[in-house]
Amino acid sequence: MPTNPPKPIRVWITPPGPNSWKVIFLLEELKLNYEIISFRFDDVKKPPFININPNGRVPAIEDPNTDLTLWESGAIFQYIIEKYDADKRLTYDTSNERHLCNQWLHFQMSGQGPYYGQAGWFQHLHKEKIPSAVERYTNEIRRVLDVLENVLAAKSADQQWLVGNKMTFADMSFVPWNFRLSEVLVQSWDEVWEGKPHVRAWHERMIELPSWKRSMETRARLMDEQGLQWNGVPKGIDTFNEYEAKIAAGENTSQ
Ligand SMILES: N[C@@H](CCC(=O)N[C@@H](CS)C(=O)NCC(=O)O)C(=O)O
Repeated sequence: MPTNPPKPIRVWITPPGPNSWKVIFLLEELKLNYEIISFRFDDVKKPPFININPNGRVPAIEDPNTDLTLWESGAIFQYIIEKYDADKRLTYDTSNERHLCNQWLHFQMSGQGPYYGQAGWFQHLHKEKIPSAVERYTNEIRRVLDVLENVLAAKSADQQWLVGNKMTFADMSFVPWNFRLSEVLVQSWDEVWEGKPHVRAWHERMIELPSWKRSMETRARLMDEQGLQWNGVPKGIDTFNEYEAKIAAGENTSQ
């Protein structure tokens, strides 16, 4: 059993983006005591949140049990695992395996998140269409997926996890951004996963977990509360193209 904190860990999030859901997924998987403070994306660089995270990006947590305020989802992952995964369900006892999990988490933070984020930005949200920027970042996504595919394919059929033979926090950290690939690449899921059967199976195993499903149910509710559709487009705007046209025209479409 995880060590459950007596007082709920407070998690600051804005519902649309993927990074916050990484932390919620982990808290759900460990069944820890937590509460969400959901606010509008427009307010990330304003008080009160800027007083929690001077970098003005979600997620951030406040743990009243230890008096710790922490931001950067990778640092939050390492903290929760160290502090609350007492029986090492999502990590290992052994030093080498722990470092390997950290290696993959760092790769996710530096190689997956920022590149997927930029691809999505230039694909959908940037005011001008710059095909060479879209190409650069979508090529990088393909490269990251190839790295994962080659590593998972080299493992035996019953050990297709990044480290050892079980799911760890390292595997989980990749889910929220991979979950958005169809939108980011503007492709069907079959197109997204073409030539990447091992990554597909690995990803699909994790999105079937009740903890991920509960996280996405919460996301749907919080998006709805803010008048947003599933893909982040405000209600009342029918298509992503219409939304992009409004952004290009400089209209206020803030989330
Ligand atoms: N490296 C950070 C990235 C966090 C991040 O970029 N979060 C997005 C939402 S998914 C954000 O808050 N963006 C605010 C902004 O771009 O001003 C982490 O993993 O926590």
